[in-house]
Amino acid sequence: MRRLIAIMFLVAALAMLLTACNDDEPEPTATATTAPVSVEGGGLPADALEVANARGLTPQDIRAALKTYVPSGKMDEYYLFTSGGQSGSVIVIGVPSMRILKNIAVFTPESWQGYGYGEVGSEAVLDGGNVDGTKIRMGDTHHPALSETNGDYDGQWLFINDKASARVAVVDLRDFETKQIVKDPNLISNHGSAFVPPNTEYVIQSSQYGTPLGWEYAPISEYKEKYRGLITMYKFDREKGRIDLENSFSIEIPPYWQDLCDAGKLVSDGWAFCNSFNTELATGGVESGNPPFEAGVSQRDMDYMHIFNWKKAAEVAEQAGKTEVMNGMRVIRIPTAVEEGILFLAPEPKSPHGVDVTPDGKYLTVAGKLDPHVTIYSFDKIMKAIEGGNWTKDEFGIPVLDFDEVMLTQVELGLGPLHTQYDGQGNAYTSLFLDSAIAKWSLGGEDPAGYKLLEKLPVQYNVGHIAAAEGDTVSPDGQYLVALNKWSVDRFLSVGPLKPQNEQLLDIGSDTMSVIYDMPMGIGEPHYAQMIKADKIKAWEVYPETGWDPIAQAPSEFATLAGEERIERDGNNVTIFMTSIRSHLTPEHVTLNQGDNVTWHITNIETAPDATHGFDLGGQNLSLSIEPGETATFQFVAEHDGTYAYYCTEFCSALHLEMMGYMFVEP
Ligand code: CUK
Ligand code: CUA
Repeated sequence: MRRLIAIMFLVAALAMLLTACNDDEPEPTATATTAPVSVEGGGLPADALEVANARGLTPQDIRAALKTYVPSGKMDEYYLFTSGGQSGSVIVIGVPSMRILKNIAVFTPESWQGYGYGEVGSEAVLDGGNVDGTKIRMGDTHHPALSETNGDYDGQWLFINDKASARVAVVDLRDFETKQIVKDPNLISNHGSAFVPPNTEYVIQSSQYGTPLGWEYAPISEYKEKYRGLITMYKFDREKGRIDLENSFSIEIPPYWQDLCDAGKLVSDGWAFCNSFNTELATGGVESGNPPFEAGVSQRDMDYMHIFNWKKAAEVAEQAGKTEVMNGMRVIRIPTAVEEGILFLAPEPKSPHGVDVTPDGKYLTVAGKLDPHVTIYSFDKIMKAIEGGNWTKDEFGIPVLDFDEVMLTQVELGLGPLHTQYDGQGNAYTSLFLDSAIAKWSLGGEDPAGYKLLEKLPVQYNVGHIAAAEGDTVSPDGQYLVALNKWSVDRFLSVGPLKPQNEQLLDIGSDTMSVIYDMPMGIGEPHYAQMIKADKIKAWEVYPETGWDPIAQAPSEFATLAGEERIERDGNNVTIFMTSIRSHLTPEHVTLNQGDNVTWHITNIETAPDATHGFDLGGQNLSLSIEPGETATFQFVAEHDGTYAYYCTEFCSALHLEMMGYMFVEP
């Protein structure tokens, strides 16, 4: 009975709260039953309690449900962009509902979007990431980075790395499609990527596993001499919306197995920071009686944070004789980086994973996954230590700053600290992988005593990254935090041995944290995510003009309007100009000769939002998704004679099944 009263009280209180915050919502337009609930008006359904009890819901469950439920027709407050790990994609989710809005194919073909299934534009994007001519159609996406202006997400671009083959991709947030993939010509794996400085002048990437530059062959016995890491600063051309490889450059670094990076902001803008976890230079070989990597890389109590001045490096890269061009990329070698005061190291305990700059840019949190503490560094102290010159050198000649000079304090949080986010109200949140918990702790500014563990909340289970609302900006929102849990174990209906990940939504807007939603992520392994206010994204409803090339983001030279449909033949080169509109494809008959080279353009001449037409042609490895206004192109050689049906793959209208045609290939 007491529980029932508690539930009743809570439902009533929340109902009041809901009406209070919904003042600015548009008036409901449907029937009277859609009016907002109010306690006085008695708008609460009579059976609400009955439902709660029948489903065994606790007051906390009801609160969580009310916090996350987004009614049909209402919109989420935030977009969450999570990487899909080895699915090679980026997954877009609405917060707080945690509804999946879209899977953006990036490094991996995806037939629903018509990405990489014969459409010339997207095939070219994927081919941009080929490695030595090998088509790579797998990607391991880890860290999405939203473009920033003055340290704030601007909602224009999204960058994402592929750890497996050291590539970075650019997604345009006007249409949520991948526009470019670039391959680092000197690295074969990356990890500290993608990160951007406050004005997105560059996209930052650091290596993970040391390899000889250009991944040339060198025996592992020459690890120290020949193997290296790299920081690559990919120049981003906002005007073109592309990474400009010609104006990009790299900085050579030791083969320390760099991990995560973060860019400075405000006071620390111009600098960036990357962790490392194999300063032991372990080379493995367990099968020959050597210590295995996991032990070899964990011997030292301290590893090194790489501290580099990318603004100065960009100037140095422009000067004659200061770089070496390797496979077309300018590389600042270690001695030059040291001489120019670009590169420093600072000790950090012990095999750290994340480094995260505070919103004011003044402090850095390093989480050592084999150390129960987080270590807080002061940027000001780092600058003073650099000026002071009281450093030693590592075995590659790079200055190593004195730990006590740069470290501000350490906070003991628990087991396996990995990644940290901030809420803009002076609090930090760190994921504890081994504890399966989120630690909330306070930032103390210059006062070491102000850094304190406040609260720990269990999550389910093995949490990796966490993402707070606007978490990497100079002014985070707090309010929501998503825990990207690696294991879901007992949280969902079983779907066999491969289980989904668990993205848990936490309410961090109240005094104590609480889990308010469990979202199974069954289409990829999210590593990192970023959460942006929904109103910052200005996505197009339809393409701006009929006959649009979405890769160039400009009118297509192959645009075909109604009445312009035709088939042109020049010897055995045949070009088809087709239109699609509810509910026909024009032309409906295409007659070819066996052996013809066929180029086929289709323009979706619809102007209504959501009026997408797909296209498939039996016998070809083809799938197009042609959005309203888009012109898509595919090419093939008509090798086999026969009669083929082509059709629209998207159920677009009542007469969708009639939206078809025949292709005849005459022997
Ligand atoms: S990583 Cu996966 S949990 Cu690649 Cu940033 Cu930490
Ligand atoms: Cu167009 Cu179905």
